[in-house]
Amino acid sequence: MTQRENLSVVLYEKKKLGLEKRPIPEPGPDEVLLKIHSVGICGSDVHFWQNGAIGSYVVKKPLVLGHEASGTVFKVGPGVQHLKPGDRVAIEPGFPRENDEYCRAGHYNLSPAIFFAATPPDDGLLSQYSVHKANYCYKLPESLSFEEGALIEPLSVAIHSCRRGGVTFGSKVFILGAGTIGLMNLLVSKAMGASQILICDLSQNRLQNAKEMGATFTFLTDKNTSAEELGQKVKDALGGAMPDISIECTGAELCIQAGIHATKPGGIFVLVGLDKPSANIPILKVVVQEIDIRGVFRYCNTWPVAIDMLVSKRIDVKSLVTHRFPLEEAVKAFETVKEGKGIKVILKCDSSNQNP
Ligand code: NAD
Ligand code: 572
Ligand code: ZN
Repeated sequence: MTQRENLSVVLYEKKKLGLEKRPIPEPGPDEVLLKIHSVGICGSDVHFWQNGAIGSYVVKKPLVLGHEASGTVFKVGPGVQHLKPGDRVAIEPGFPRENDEYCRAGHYNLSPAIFFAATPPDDGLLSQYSVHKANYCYKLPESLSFEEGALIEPLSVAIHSCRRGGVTFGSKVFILGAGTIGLMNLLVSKAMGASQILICDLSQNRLQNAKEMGATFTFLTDKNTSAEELGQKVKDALGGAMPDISIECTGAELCIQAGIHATKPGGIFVLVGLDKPSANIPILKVVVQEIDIRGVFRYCNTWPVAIDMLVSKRIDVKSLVTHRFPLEEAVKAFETVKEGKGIKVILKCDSSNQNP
């Protein structure tokens, strides 16, 4: 019997999240219809659920959540050459709608006309079926699981962050925050050849994960830790040396300040975390120590390299998955993330395929 229903996780408005049966869409030209398998819940999904907005991105109509996804091609639309029904794919949730100057320069993430799944008004991928641009679906080699395919999204944020920071052979890297993005930055820094990786967080459990994943030094912070003090602790741990690169993955003002205090003169400070739109920073230090501050807006051109790094086992993201729920228990899964339990919570959308 052919399935006609398409169970989707829909955010109606702030705090109102539910499951809804929607029609299965038809793939248009250059699109594929995907049977979604695994979807990770991101902090931004939870933020939209709890607040109905992030900055100027406001939920004004029902929005399907989820942008960390993998699945199987179910049907191809006209013009699709490189995929066929049955292919397992990792999905890049953002793609440009126009070939503008940013796309032509290779930075399609900066295109103002970008589509991005689960960012209003663009629907996300937390459904049993979804259509997506075929060119932004990447074949998953047999050795990779659907879960690894879904984790390529947060891994991509880290690949882009480490590229922006110029992490290379022998770099000393200080990561602020040991959530999914901080831990992914740890894995990518290590794979890019960093010799020493230092990481701080408010949670001892998360720092324990970081240690197990290869951190050289961990720093437990609390609300009484000052930015200068944290910068000094990092320097002491390195025997008086300072990190070449710091990567901020919390959005907390104190960590933004601490990153500036910790980074060596002439070093690079990468800002990934986002909380408030402005922050008070020690600007004198930035100027006189020529610290390059670089932003990160998601990623571009990361899926192919992420797949290669996972296949070659130079990066292993599997230990980040701490919880799994069937799609029907989506609200429970979202509550789990909201309560800060575990690291990556995955929703399983295809009950006919029990592979991870
Ligand atoms: P997360 O909530 O899982 O992790 C954040 C971590 O920071 C937590 O472990 C928390 O304990 C720690 N933290 C918070 N305040 C701290 C403090 N004062 N000192 C030390 N540690 C502190 O979030 P995540 O999914 O890892 O994402 C991290 C940040 O990156 C978020 O702000 C998110 O919005 C942002 N992000 C940005 C981009 C981008 O394109 N720029 C992409 C993805 C995520
Ligand atoms: O994985 C993509 C992603 N991007 C995040 C957060 C979580 N996951 N960003 C932080 C919020 N911004 S935004 O510009 N926005 C809501 C579009 O404030 C995007 C990047
Ligand atoms: Zn995300």
